[in-house]
This record gives sequence, C-alpha cells and structure tokens, in this order.
Amino acid sequence: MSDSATYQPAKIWHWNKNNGGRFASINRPTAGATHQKTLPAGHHPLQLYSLATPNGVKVTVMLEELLALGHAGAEYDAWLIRIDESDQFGSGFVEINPNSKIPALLDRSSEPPVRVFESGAILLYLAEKFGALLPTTHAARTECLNWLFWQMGSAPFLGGGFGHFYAYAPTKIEYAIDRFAMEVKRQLDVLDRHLAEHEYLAGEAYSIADIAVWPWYGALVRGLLYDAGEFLQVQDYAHVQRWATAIAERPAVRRGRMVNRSFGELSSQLHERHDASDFHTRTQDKLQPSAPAGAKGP
Ligand SMILES: N[C@@H](CCC(=O)N[C@@H](CS)C(=O)NCC(=O)O)C(=O)O
Repeated sequence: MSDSATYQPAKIWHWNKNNGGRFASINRPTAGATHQKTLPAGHHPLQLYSLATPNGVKVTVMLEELLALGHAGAEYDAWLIRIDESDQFGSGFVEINPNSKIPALLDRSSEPPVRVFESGAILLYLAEKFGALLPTTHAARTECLNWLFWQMGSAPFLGGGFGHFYAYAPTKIEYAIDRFAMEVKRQLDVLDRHLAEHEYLAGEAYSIADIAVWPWYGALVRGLLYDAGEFLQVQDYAHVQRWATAIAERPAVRRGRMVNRSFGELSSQLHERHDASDFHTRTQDKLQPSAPAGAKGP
C-alpha cells in the first residue's frame, strides 16, 4: 500500500484484496452469492437472520418491545449470521437480502412470504404490521420517520466513516479521522439539542426512531463504540446521555441486545433465540467465546 501522503489514484481502480483493513477478508467489489447455503428455519412466522451489531440490535430490540407490549404474533426465531465467516454471501441469505448485510427478516405469515432488508425498513414494517411504536397522526408519524431516516443517513458517517478510520483502518489518516470526528460531533449536537426539549426523538413517546438511533449513538455516548468516548468527549452531550441511559434500562432492550450476540461477555450472549424462555435456559455457558465481531460500519 502507498503512503497516504504520496498516494495518487491510478487511472483505473483495481481490487487490492489484502489492503490490511480489519474486514479485508470479506470485503469485495461485487454482489451476489459466493456459495450455496440454505438458511435454517424455525416454527414462528418471523425468521430473523442477524448478528448483534448496532444494525442487528435495532431489530431484536423492536421484536422484544413488541412482545413486551403483548403482540404474541411477534414471536420470532433469530438465527446467527457470522459476517466474519461470510454467512451473508450464502445463497439463502442473498435471496432475502441481495445487499448481503445483516439484519434480514422473512415474514412467512403470508403467502408468498415477505422478505424485508435494511434495518430501517424492517422497523417500519414491524411497526405497521403490529400497529405499535409509530405515532398514528400524520404529523407525529412524519416526525418519527424524520428521525428514523436521519439515522439511516447519519450512521454511515459514524460507522463507515469515523469508526472505520479511527478503529479499523490499517493506518491512521489524520484527514479522514478529523473529517468524520467533526461530523459525528455535529450529529451528537443535533441529537443533544433535540433531546433537550423532548423526552424521546419523536416527542414524548418512545418509538422506532429511538430504537433505530440508540444502538449507534446511545452506545457511542456510553463509551461502548470504537473505544472513542474520551476522544469525542461524549460526556458533554448531557441530554443524549439521559436518553441513552433511560433506554438502556428497558427490559426489552436488555433482552434485545443479547440476541445473536456472539462476542463480549459470555453472560451477555444468546446466539440464537427461538422462545422467550431461551433467555433463562440458554446454554451459552457451554459455548466457547467467539472472536469479537465488532460493529462493522454500514
Ligand atoms: N444500511 C444497512 C446496513 C447493514 C450493515 O452494514 N450490516 C453490516 C453489519 S452492521 C454487515 O452485515 N456487514 C457485512 C458485510 O459488509 O459484508 C442496514 O441498516 O440494515
């Protein structure tokens, strides 16, 4: 690899398979399946194929919140997709998400089944299916969707931009870290100013907007993302801190964070989830710890 100070792009870009990046082994410039692999399926209509990165946690928190609200139809089977082992490039997964990224959901309650990919689309799909966690008046619903789409547009700057260059890139490039640190701090300020005047993102009620934003920005201000709490001085965002702590304490959020988690403390991992009782009877203690999957940028 050339020195970043002297690098000049070639006339035509060529794929350098071993560029030293943390995810070099799974990154590639083409789409589609690389191998045949049928996905497992359980008994519930909802089949989730995911991993407990921030994008995956959005959906497991949503499903646990729906169940806590009494929507028995939200019972689900959650299957672990190990992105560091290229599960997302298996033929069965690609049929559900041609973009080869977790999370992906298959709803078999209708015929033909409905596939849903992109975490924001999954949250909206579930909110509409169960009539929950999405305000019903046009104006309030629009404000909720404003923040949901804000998250989908903003998190790539935090994950793929700041997180990538601060934590994962093989060399520390000042220009890139500087550019994305500034943008992430600006985003935190956007949230902080809004949360100074509103309990939750869409107003006074907890909604899919909070469920989308919390796994990224809530984790960041709690110092759980990229080990960047001090660098970004996250304690300065007092209103985001207040909001992040309140959401972290919700029982459904605590459960949702565990599902499809294959890294971190063994006691925090539930690799697969098929029934509410799995949280109590999980056999994780018998499993060997896995290598951290981390939060790969979107
Ligand atoms: N915009 C997508 C982003 C999903 C995403 O980036 N997923 C990552 C994990 S957080 C992934 O599956 N990466 C695997 C890969 O890039 O091959 C969403 O919100 O669903």
